Amino acid sequence: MSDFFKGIPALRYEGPDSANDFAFHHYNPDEVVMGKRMEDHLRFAVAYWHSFAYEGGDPFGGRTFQRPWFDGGMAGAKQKADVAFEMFDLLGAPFFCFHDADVRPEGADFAENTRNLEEIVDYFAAKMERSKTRLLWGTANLFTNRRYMAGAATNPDPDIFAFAAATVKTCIDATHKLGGENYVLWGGREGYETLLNTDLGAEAEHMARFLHMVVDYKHKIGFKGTILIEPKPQEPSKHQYDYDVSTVYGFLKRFGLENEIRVNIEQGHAILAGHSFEHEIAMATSLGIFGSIDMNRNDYQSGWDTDQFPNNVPEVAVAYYEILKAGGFTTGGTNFDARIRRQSLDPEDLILAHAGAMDVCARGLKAAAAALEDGSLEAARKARYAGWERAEAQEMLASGTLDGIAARVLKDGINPQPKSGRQERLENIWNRFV
Ligand code: XUL
Ligand code: CO
Repeated sequence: MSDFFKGIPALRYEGPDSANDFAFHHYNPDEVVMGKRMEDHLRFAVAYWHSFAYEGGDPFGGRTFQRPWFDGGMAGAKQKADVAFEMFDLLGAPFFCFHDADVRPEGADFAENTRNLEEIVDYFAAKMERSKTRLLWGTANLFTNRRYMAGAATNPDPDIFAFAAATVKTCIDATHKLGGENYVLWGGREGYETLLNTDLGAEAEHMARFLHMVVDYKHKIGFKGTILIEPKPQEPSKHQYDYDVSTVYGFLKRFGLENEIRVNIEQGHAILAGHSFEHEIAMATSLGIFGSIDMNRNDYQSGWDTDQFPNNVPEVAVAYYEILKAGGFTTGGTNFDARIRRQSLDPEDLILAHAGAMDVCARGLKAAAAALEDGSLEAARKARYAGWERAEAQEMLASGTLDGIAARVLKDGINPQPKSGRQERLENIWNRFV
């Protein structure tokens, strides 16, 4: 044991009346919700980058955190892993997620990066034998190093494409070795800054080839996890190609990848795209490409992707409603792609941020389950579309033609009257549960 979290107890469920800060008040892993344990519904993951690699910087100032592992090379990376697994244990976190750059020291070249990653993966593997925490997903950081400033798969320089492809190979290997359930690709710099120097058509073709190689390699090594793309419209690129769920689906369809790749949807990214989180989730479930979620929230005044921990129950409840309605997670889960504020210097801030967020999500899940089990909302939705069950409506869908329909409208004197969408009534029903 390191002494980083000294004096902080393992968190247990104590119920809503407990005043103990170091306890769960709503997240009760063993409580059964809609026939499944809460832990198995929510599948929480800790994000390595925010909790252990983020230094507390913002655009106006650098590091505020003083972590003993910073600048510590390989020894520091191992100390960081010790602390990470201690935190997973204290929280009872079932999963974690990482980028290569979060966990290993940066090497001078590809060979050194790979050696460093492999050494840490072995270190993780030994720890995971003694821990209940599993890997939700691994990924490659193809955006921080200056070599990626003009993109990775979409870089105009084929050597950078090659470096990125080689790096992704090592990260899929790492994820596979650690039993990861998914592999994520977030194209942070797969986009452009100006059309004056950009060949949009070529970049799309290159990105598609890259993704096909990822899928081929997955099958070649027998990795059974799901490949996920994480949509985001901008930040850091001015225009990012994976704008939102619909855009990603169109891209996958165009290049024949729609049965191989799903999406990891992030709350803050959905908002940046001008959508709501639940819209993106519902779009993905309706397209059959829903995979996993990155749970966080932005600062609604600044409009930036601030990656704060969720603290708004109604907001997460609607998201879980869409997830439960579609049957819940399979390989996916709830990854806290969220970081503590730069003034939150103490180790306990890390623990309490996660504890609070886990409670918020548990409340959201329970509210969503209650609304779904009550059934009023789904009954109202079904009733709204009931006309489509009629034989002539089905026939119109199957074999209708404009002129045939026009003849029927005339013959039967069809003269429909609009019906209320009953939105206020439905909102009132929803608010009984949240
Ligand atoms: C950035 C972001 C990433 C991805 C993984 O906005 O969300 O952390 O989740 O690369
Ligand atoms: Co994310």
